[in-house]
Amino acid sequence: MSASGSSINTAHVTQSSPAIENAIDRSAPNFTAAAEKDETTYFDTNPKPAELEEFSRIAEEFVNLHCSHQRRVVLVTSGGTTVPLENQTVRFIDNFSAGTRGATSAEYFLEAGYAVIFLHRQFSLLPYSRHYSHSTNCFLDFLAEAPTDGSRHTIVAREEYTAKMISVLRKYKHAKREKLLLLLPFTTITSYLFLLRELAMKMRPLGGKALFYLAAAVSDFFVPRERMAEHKIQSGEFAEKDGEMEFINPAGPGSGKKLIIDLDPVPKFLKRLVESWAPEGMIVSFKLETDPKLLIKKCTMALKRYSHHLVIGNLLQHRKYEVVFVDQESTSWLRLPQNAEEETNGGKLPGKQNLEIEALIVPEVVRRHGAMIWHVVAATRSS
Ligand code: 9Z3
Repeated sequence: MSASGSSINTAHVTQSSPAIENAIDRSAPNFTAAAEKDETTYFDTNPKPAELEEFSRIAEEFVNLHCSHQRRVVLVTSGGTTVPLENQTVRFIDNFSAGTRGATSAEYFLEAGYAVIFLHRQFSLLPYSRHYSHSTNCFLDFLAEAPTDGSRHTIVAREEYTAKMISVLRKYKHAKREKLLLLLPFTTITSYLFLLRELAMKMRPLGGKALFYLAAAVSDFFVPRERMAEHKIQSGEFAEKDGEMEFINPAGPGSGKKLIIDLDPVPKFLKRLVESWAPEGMIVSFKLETDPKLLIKKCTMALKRYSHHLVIGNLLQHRKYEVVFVDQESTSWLRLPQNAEEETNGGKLPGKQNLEIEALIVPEVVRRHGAMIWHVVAATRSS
């Protein structure tokens, strides 16, 4: 959406689609899947988020409500996890993701009749509000003062945006009224993992009707609790002199000072999700790469290692108009129509027809989920 007619001059710049030559090389080492003892160690030694119990209770209510309506429920994870460097966090390492994939997909799942638990990075894009919240235009550009009798002031949506806004507003209100959308935020990798495990367990009563759509960009490395600095890491050293703290060794060019960060691999809990946390649900993970030669190989490796149902592979540079579905039987590409890349300027701009690849991804995932449910029902009947 563009409101350039009235916007303050804002260059159409996006940092989420770097040039290929600047893209991160993610040819990371291949980690093994986490076993039960890794789960115990991780969750016993890292602090649980303060909101865990509250979110757990809200999720339980949500699942019970939709179980009683025999509705399918999808857990969509979205946005990037952070790795704090300090306990009282000033600095952290972030994972790339605006939350577009997750927020857009959530809308299509709602359209397909699912209830959605949206586990997202705080302040990343949200279903429905995404159309207006992080736009290159200020939300005020969508508004105008309406003529009044002079005694009252009224604000309305500008006419050219009204049709789309009404459609988004109605869908949003419907989801709210019917309690179809539950928004739960995370920030750090540790809270994400605690919440993922908790929500998966709360979704167990749904059996095969539970779907896990893991689009969040999850950190591969983290600072374990026992090695994390309590306070802000200082750039130099302090010593006490005459009762005062004095800066004695400032960092600077030529000082030889370096900040060396020692990170441990994050246990790969997908295997635990498949085998223990959600054994009956359908599990779909995303694989992000930047090197086209690695993409399908890495998807196949993930599928083999974690034995889940589907890996959706995407390249950072092309993620807005092509993805690849890799399952045990086949590899198939989903692509927006040929001219979509030009229309969206490689995904940087909204296309003329607002083409969104999630409009292709989600119905295909829903179809596969339906087939899986059907197979389970058929197998139960024949046994
Ligand atoms: C993805 O690959 C998502 O599609 C994106 C979406 C993060 C690229 P945006 O939010 O981007 O639309 O800006 N998510 C999965 C990334 C990930 O961390 N996957 C892990 C991996 O690649 C496996 S769970 O190792």
